[in-house]
Amino acid sequence: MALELFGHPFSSYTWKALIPLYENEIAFTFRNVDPGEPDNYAELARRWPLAKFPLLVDGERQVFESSAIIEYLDAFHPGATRMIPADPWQAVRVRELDRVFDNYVMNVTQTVVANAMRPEEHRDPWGVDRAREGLDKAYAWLDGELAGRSWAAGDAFTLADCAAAASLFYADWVQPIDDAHATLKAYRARLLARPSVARCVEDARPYRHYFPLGAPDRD
Ligand SMILES: N[C@@H](CCC(=O)N[C@@H](CS)C(=O)NCC(=O)O)C(=O)O
Repeated sequence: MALELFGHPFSSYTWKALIPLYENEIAFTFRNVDPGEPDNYAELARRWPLAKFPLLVDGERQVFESSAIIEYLDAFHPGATRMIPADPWQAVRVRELDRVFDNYVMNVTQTVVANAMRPEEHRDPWGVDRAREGLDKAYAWLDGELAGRSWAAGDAFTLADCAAAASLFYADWVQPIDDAHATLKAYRARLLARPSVARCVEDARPYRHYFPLGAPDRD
């Protein structure tokens, strides 16, 4: 039975799970939870009451949380691009960077985006300022950390790059990475040029009008 992935083409965490599926050409059925396809969302919510996406279904098994999905794919549907290095220390470094991209880039970006979707009276400018400061700190640290590397943790494309691609794509829309952070900027460009990531960007293009801050005319 083919794998199924519940998610949305414009969702950063969905991209994170799609990238390894595309990298390793793993067959799967995409269950788009867009409001235009309410049955898919209803099935997601039945399976996972928090209704967060992505959710992977593999026969009798289901896996939620994008990092766990990638770990699962690497263990049970491995391909040429290994998402978790065999070396235990390298594996720790990859998981550490995965957390950095999710917690300090993606989730912080989502704070700014979610604020823009609220009614005016519930907006939180103080929280948005803190989120933007957090992004600046993360950019500065990543710019130094990534120096001399092709991918997040070294020469190999891993779980950390799946998290980075999804998070840096949208973070740069919210808070552009400035030229002083040339290493990080070049890394984002390298990610977007990777076919698995480029496919996510293209498939999400029809949904850009969903972006509450207004999608920039680039990428
Ligand atoms: N930590 C989760 C985050 C999942 C998440 O927040 N996904 C967003 C879409 S990018 C979502 O489900 N949004 C709908 C909602 O929060 O109800 C993961 O890594 O999968």
